[in-house]
Amino acid sequence: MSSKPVLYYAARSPPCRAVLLTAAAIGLELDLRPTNLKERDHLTPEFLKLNPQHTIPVLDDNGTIVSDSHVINAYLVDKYSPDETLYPKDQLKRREVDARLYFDAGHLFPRVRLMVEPIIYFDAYEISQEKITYMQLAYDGLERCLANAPYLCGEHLTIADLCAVASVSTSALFAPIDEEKFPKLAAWLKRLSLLPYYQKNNQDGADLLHSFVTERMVANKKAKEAEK
Ligand SMILES: N[C@@H](CCC(=O)N[C@@H](CS)C(=O)NCC(=O)O)C(=O)O
Repeated sequence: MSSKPVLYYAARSPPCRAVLLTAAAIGLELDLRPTNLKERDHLTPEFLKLNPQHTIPVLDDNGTIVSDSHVINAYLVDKYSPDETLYPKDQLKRREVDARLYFDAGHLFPRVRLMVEPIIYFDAYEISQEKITYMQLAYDGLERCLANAPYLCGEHLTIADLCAVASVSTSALFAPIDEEKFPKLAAWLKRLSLLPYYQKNNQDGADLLHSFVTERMVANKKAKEAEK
C-alpha cells in the first residue's frame, strides 16, 4: 500500500508554500518533513541524493522524487486531481500556464530572494530601493496578465496563480503593491487570499518570514554599528 507523499519543506519558503497551496487545492494530504536551511539540512548526503540542486521543496512520492515547486505542482495535479482546470491538459492552455510558472521561477521568486536572503544569510540590514523597484517592475507583468481576467491564465484558478501568489504575498510585505498603479494585481491578491486554505498554507508562513527578516535587519544593523 502506498503512503502519503513526503514533502521536504519550510513554511517560510515561498516555493514550499506554493506546493502546500496546491496540495490543499486538490485535497491531497502530505507527510510534511520540516527542513532547516540554516542548519544545512539540505546539504546532508541523504538530501543531496534526493536533490543535488539542494533546494526545497522536494517531493518523495513513494520513491518518485520530484524537485522544483513548479514541477511538483504540475506532477501533483496530473497525478492526483480530476480538476483539469488547475493544470489544463489542452496543450495550448497548458503552455500559457507554463509561461506564467516560468515567470514565477525566473522573475518573481528570484526578486523576492534578492530582497530577503542577504538579510537572512549575510549581514545586510536593509532592502535597497533598487531591489524594491525591481520587484515592483515584475508586478507590471502580472498586472497585464490580469487585464481581462480574474486569474493569471483566464477564468480559472491554475497552479500558476498558486505559485505566483506564494511569491507575491511575500514580496508585498517588503515591496508594497501600489493599488492605483496595479489595481488588478491588488484585487487578484485579495481574491486568492479568500481561498479557504490560503491563510494556513501560505499567509502564516509569509508572516513568519516577514517577522524573521525584520528581526534580522535590526540585529544585523546593531552588529554593524557595534563594529564602528
Ligand atoms: N525554483 C525552485 C527554487 C527553490 C529554492 O530556491 N528554495 C530555497 C528556499 S526558499 C532553497 O532551497 N535554498 C537553498 C539553496 O539554494 O541551497 C523551486 O521553485 O522549487
